[in-house]
Amino acid sequence: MPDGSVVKAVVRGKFRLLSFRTTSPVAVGDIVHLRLVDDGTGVIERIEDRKNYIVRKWPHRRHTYQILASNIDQAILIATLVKPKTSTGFIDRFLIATESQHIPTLIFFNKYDLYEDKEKEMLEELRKAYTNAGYTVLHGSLTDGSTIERIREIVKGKKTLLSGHSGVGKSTLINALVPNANVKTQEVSEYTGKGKHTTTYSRMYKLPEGGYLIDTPGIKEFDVPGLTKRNLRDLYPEFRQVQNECRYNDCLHVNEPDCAVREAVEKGQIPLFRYQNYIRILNTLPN
Ligand SMILES: Nc1nc2c(ncn2[C@@H]2O[C@H](COP(=O)(O)OP(=O)(O)OP(=O)(O)O)[C@@H](O)[C@H]2O)c(=O)[nH]1
Ligand SMILES: [Mg+2]
Ligand SMILES: [Zn+2]
Repeated sequence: MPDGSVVKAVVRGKFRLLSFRTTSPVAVGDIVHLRLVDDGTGVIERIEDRKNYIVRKWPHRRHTYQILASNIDQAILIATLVKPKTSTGFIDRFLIATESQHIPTLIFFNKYDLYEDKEKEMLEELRKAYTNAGYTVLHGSLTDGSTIERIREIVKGKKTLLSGHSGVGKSTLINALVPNANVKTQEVSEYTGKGKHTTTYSRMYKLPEGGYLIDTPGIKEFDVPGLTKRNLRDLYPEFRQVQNECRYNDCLHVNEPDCAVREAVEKGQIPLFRYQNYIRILNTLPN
């Protein structure tokens, strides 16, 4: 409820909101019309159109998606370079998902206290690449108060989606910013270096300063319904800056002659890893 109280509710009626099948008609972040019943529970009678949403493929049923959150003002992707290591392939897939929904995204590299020289070097390379593409990049440790204070300012008054692999610190951040949230957190396995999927469903928390944080389960891979070979290129901000210079205006930047994107990669203006991840994703998509 707007005052922060919680009402148990059921969904009644038919909802046709999206062009693909979803696990549930309502999602965390939805604005709903609720009728209160005498026993104190509620009935959801209408769901307002979503301004945006983030989904994942539902692993238990084909052609079905789970909406992780909707109506988001911004997303924070928590990445770590150790315990666990977040790959750029994962980061880029997430950025494609938020870009396709026009959600401003910040990448926060956490667990800086554990980085050695090698990771610090890599951090600088990644910072350069993602800053150039137009994303905000931040680093720090959630074990450190000054990092928490910086993020508190960033999330104030907004509805922020927190995402990232299992074990990167999403729930730790919620616990730091939301009094009495008491979200369960768990150490990353010493054996595999991976998180244990402590959070298994999305949940929204109200911030004392105004705004909300949405904790989501640690995801292996994001998915963008409707993504094709043709529209992937438009989800790379640094490609958009140069691709109107390609000889063909539908250039996919693979092996077409006079491709401005490939030229920019050769000149080092677009990072090679961003381009390689693009090709990898392109190869998995339908035409
Ligand atoms: N060294 C160090 N450990 C951290 C930092 N931030 C979080 N951790 C630890 O990382 C572990 C995993 O954190 P969680 O908050 O449970 O991770 P999560 O992203 O919610 O994971 P899932 O719920 O499984 O998706 C916990 O043991 C935290 O204490 C940090 O900046 N430095
Ligand atoms: Mg968690
Ligand atoms: Zn091209």
